[in-house]
Amino acid sequence: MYGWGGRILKVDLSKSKSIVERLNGGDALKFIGGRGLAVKILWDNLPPGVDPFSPENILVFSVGPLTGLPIPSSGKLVVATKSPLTLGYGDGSIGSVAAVQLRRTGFDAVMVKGKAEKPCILLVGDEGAEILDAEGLWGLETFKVEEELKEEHGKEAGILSIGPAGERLILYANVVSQGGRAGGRPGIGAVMGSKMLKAFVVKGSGTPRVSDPEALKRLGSEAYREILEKPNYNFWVRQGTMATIAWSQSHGVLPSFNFREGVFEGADEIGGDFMESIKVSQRGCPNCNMICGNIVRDSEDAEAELDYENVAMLGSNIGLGDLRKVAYLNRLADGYGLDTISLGNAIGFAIESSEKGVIEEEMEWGDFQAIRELVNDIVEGEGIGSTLRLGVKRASEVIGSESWMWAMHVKGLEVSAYNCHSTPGMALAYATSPIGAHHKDAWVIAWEVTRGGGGYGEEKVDKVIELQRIRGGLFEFFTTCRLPWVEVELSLSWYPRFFESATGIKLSLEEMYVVSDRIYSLIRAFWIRELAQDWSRELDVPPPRWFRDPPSKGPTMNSKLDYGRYMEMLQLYYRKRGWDGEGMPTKATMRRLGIEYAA
Ligand code: PTT
Ligand code: SF4
Repeated sequence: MYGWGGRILKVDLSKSKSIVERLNGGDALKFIGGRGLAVKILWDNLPPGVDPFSPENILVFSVGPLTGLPIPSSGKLVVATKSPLTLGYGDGSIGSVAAVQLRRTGFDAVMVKGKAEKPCILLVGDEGAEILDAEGLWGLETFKVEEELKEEHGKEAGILSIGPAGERLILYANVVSQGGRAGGRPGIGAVMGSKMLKAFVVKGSGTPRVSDPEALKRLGSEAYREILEKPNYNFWVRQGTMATIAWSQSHGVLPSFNFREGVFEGADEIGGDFMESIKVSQRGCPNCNMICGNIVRDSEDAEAELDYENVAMLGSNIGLGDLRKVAYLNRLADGYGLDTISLGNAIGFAIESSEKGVIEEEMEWGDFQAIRELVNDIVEGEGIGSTLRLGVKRASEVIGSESWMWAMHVKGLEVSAYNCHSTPGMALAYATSPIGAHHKDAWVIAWEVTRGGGGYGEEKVDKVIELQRIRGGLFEFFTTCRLPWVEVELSLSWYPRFFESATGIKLSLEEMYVVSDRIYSLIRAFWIRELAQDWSRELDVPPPRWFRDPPSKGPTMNSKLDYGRYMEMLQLYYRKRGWDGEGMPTKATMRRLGIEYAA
């Protein structure tokens, strides 16, 4: 089979054993790779209802048929598991040499279950896995872990590691690579920690077998060239995602003061133009010619990498208008292996709770020293930090009072950096995202604000589904970066051509979207299976603040969502997906998608 390695590596850390299995050809065609393969593996192998921190939970590292090939931005890899933060499906997509190396081993996915007796690393090569001692690495920050592992396994090794946050099972601990690529927001780093798995190290020596290598090479270089000629290319390389700060501010959707406001007085001081004035270099993922990781020197004169989400959540959302200090917090989070988005939410939630007098600790917006200590307290589990490390949903349950009103999450995953008082489409995208409130699957807000925000119509529901099919489907199952398409408008029509030259299989975009729908419905079935009687359509509703608590200034002043109209829009979304009134895929839908076993 061209295009796939055709093998899955199954590792049991409890038994210190691994076996190699053939990839089921039917699964490859139906789920393609990356996220698709990950959810199929979890569905088939995970006993329903397991505790995410039990040895039975499964971690999946997977790539797709386009990963690591000589085509634009193909160095991405999916990490997936049952999330300890949401108790549902959780995944993330990381740009890393590990993606390219995994592809070279000929494994399409590595599935890890069990729990090692002591800290270990998993070393994956062409023949299988070795489980190596990592006691000397336990307790170290991710930067140091990667440095030491590179010394031991060579500069070319792909490495994903966890920091102290993952070891201590902080529910939003993530996985870090290359000192500033991070993924697995819903606590995937904590699941690694629960298995005593400090790092995943991978080195392959093969070349992915593709159907038409010449065509692939030609298409790849044409597409790379097209990217260089795009009008937005130079600006993108200068600012990357950081340009979004000014954009969000101008539309009143920049999360500020725990999503209470949509504009921030200090936006210029944390924006892309200012960032350019202090930028020292840039970094990125493999195989990419539009690298976007902005490196600046932080308030302690160390190098830190900045992206929009990090800066909005650790800047405006906590009232901090000093980019070097924001960069310092970002570096702290990368070293600890803590998701910056959830961290910015947890800090904002704590400051607002302090302001409202529902916790004893005294904290103020933008108080850098206090915030820095708070981050350390979260990692150490001290004081209010021991509650905040549970994520804002559970923290609000512990703190009580009316704090659920300002706990910004969907299904337990904290909201990423778009305030949605005035954008029902983006609110729907957050609410129906397959992992909780993340913008990965449908960043509909850019399209929505150019049409005046506001409405709840069918066109918006269609757009959310279309974006979910492309962003949450196609880019996640091919497992390549979506930003060439999103940011410089590389045409989607390249992807069926890449896929055909890689696999020899002709699939139209429409046929690919059926694969996306299959993956979406299986992820949905996974949530329903795991949450069982706790499942309800209320889980597809965005945070109460957007319905009740309008911003007091800026372009979105006085706007809020309408609950009744939102619920009508949600029902329309369900009908279009072939799900029932509670958001469960119907039997007919599952049959149509060829996954009736999950009905
Ligand atoms: C992603 C989420 C994001 S999304 C950001 S910034 W973004 C935050 N980055 C963090 C970080 O950094 N350090 C940290 N300790 N925590 C962080 N948490 C946050 O994690 C990422 C880029 C970006 S930058 C985006 S939008 C795109 N995401 C893609 C995706 O999801 N899929 C895909 N096929 N292509 C994508 N391209 C872009 O990749 P999660 P990365 Mg990350 C320092 O994965 O779990 O979705 O979390 O992947 O390699 O860092 O690249 O404005
Ligand atoms: Fe990585 Fe940015 Fe390139 Fe995407 S555009 S592959 S996130 S460097």
